[in-house]
Amino acid sequence: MQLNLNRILAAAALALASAGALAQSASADGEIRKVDAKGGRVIIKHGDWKGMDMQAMTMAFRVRDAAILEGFKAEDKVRFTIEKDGRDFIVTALERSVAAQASAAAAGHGHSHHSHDVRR
Ligand SMILES: [Cu+2]
Repeated sequence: MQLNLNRILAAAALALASAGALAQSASADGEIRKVDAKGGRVIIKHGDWKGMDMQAMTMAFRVRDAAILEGFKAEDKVRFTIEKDGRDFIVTALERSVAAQASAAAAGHGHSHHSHDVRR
């Protein structure tokens, strides 16, 4: 009985530890306001972000590597991933948001009538 309890406590401690690690990294959708590759920063407008305890706001992030900003510009809709480093948020990944890609494709081509022909 005592052994089982110790095992349960150990498992609970492990679960808490990994939950804490996960909280250090998070993804959200936003819209780029400004790319500052030289300064290694990007300003992103994001919506309500419960995981980070933030309301909708426009904020500046440091980027881990300025190279991830390549090809991005103001007004791009993006999905970004950040890591918390002390009080700083560092963008570790940046990609065009899937919703933005889909709407851009639909607006750009007007091929939606072909969707009937899709076979899988
Ligand atoms: Cu914010």
